[in-house]
Amino acid sequence: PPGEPPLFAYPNGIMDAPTGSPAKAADDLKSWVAAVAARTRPSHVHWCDGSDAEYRRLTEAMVADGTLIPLHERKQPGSYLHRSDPSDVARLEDRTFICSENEADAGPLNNWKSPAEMKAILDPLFEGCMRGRTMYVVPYVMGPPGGDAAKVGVEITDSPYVAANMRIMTRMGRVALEELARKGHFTKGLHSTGDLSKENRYIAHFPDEDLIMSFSSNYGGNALLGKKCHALRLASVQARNEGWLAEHMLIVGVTNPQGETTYIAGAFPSACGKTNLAMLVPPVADRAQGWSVETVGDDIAWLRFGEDGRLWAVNPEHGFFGVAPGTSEETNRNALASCRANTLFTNVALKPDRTVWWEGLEPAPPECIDWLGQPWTPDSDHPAAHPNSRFTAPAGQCPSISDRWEDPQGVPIDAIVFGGRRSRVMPLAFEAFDWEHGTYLGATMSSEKTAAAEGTVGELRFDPMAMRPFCGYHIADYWRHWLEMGRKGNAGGGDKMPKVFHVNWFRRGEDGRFLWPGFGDNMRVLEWIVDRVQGAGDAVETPLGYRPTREELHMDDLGVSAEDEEALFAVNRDDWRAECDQRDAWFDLCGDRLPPELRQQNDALRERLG
Ligand code: GTP
Ligand code: SPV
Ligand code: MN
Repeated sequence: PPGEPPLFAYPNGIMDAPTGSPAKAADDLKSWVAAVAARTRPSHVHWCDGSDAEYRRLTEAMVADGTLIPLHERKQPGSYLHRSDPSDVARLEDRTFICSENEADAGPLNNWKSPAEMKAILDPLFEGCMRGRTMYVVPYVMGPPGGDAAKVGVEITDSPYVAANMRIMTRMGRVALEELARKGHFTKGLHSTGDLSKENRYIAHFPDEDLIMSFSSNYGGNALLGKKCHALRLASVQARNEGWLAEHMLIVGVTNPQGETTYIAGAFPSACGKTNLAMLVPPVADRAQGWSVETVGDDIAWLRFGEDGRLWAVNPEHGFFGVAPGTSEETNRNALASCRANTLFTNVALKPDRTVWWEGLEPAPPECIDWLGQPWTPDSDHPAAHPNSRFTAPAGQCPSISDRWEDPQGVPIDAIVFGGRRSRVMPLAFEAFDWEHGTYLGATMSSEKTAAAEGTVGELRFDPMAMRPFCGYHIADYWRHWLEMGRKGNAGGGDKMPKVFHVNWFRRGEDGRFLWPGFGDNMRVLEWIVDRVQGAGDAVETPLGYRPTREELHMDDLGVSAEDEEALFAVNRDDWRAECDQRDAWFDLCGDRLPPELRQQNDALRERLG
């Protein structure tokens, strides 16, 4: 309209970049951006090119308006602290929706509204919501550019904090438009900070349109749309349709003393140890023997069959959005090194020397400023860092990052590990009998809730394949897809499938302490897994699966007493019969849609328990 600034001058010329761009994709993008701007009425439109200069301008502007606090120039170069709105600190599952045409397709675990109903709520909220703000157009690629796995998305957001985080978490800017020219399709993500009120908070997914709309939250999983919204919820739907898997998994490479590297993917629920396992530092003795660990990814894996029929995995991300509390030199020195520079911290504490602190990093400082911006001392009645405070750091800065982490082919996966957070009942480690049994283990995973999502911390709930909050379609169809992936005669399938394991680092003794030392010592379990994959490694059959022997885990070296070992591996038959009953009730949620194999697996377990 007359008098308004020209929105579509493409001031940084970025749309000239994709030479050879299929005209249609470029036109789709321009007309979508124009339509969004016409509706949301920003005062400027900025097309992100992903350059260093652009990132510098973004962060400088946020420092100027108080959104970011610059950290110590030498101790934490290029790094900033952000304090979120106090009510916007975690994913909000209650306000996350899968808006498929049919309610049945969203399944029993997702909130559902019809696309029309959801848009009737969201359209008025987006109307004029960017007035006085800059609208950032953020093109990004998930997955190494140039590979079959790579997917393009474009997030439109009025939050410079979101744009800056996306620059770390994804391959963002020109590179994405170039990829768009190859792929000719992009996922649309529309995000606005809105008013940050919870009443207006919605994270809505429209699988039939490949569209995400997110309003009134700037928190990671709610607002960095490439991550959980695109790379898991929408990608899981595409993966089902196209015959691959989009999973909430870390990817780690373990090299044995013979120099052979085995790649393992691991699904653990939010804040249950993926980052730690992906960056594990082996104990000195294991390193001396020649064992080493390399990191490919810490949160999301896309797995597809290679020409050899095996499953190959890429990490679609380009950064880590890691949990800060509990991260220290002792527990995860690679994560600390990853976030030493060029990092955005959210909701951690600030020390007087303008470095960051959180519970578990080092002894508490005598005074600091807590995540709410208030003075804090060790006598304060609440933690200085929010329990779900996070760092956003470039993955390439991780000392253990694999040489192959950006390989467009990915890495071949030989083992999949499932693990929940269970204080009771669930033993330390066991191996599935086969793929179908492994799928059953994933489908019946349960875990105590953490601070990564709003709700009651510690409450036990089923979290199948660690995907409960992230599966974009009916969970029974998802399980069916897993079973089908393993069928012989498939593109892969049969004995080419990875071996499946279940672990639990979190079992506690009567006295409440963890029975297993965890962290670097999880290497003992990884070594056993590698040995099993290689056809060696001792195991004992139990009703649950094959468990490692005491010798395999070097329990003596670890100082785990025979008594604790027994408690770690105990299978209490009454507890397990109750567990089977709960699993039956869990499967009942799916009615007729449940693949019968899973019910049969539960019956078979009950029989083995006697
Ligand atoms: P998201 O990023 O939320 O998906 O989570 P994540 O799975 O990457 O979580 P992360 O590795 O950051 O786990 C965080 C929590 O798990 C912290 O409280 C850690 O201290 C704890 N943790 C990780 N590994 C272990 C372990 O082996 N033993 C114990 N006891 N705690 C662990
Ligand atoms: C999780 O909650 O599983 C995370 C953080 O990895 S978020 O990106 O917010 O989902
Ligand atoms: Mn996660």
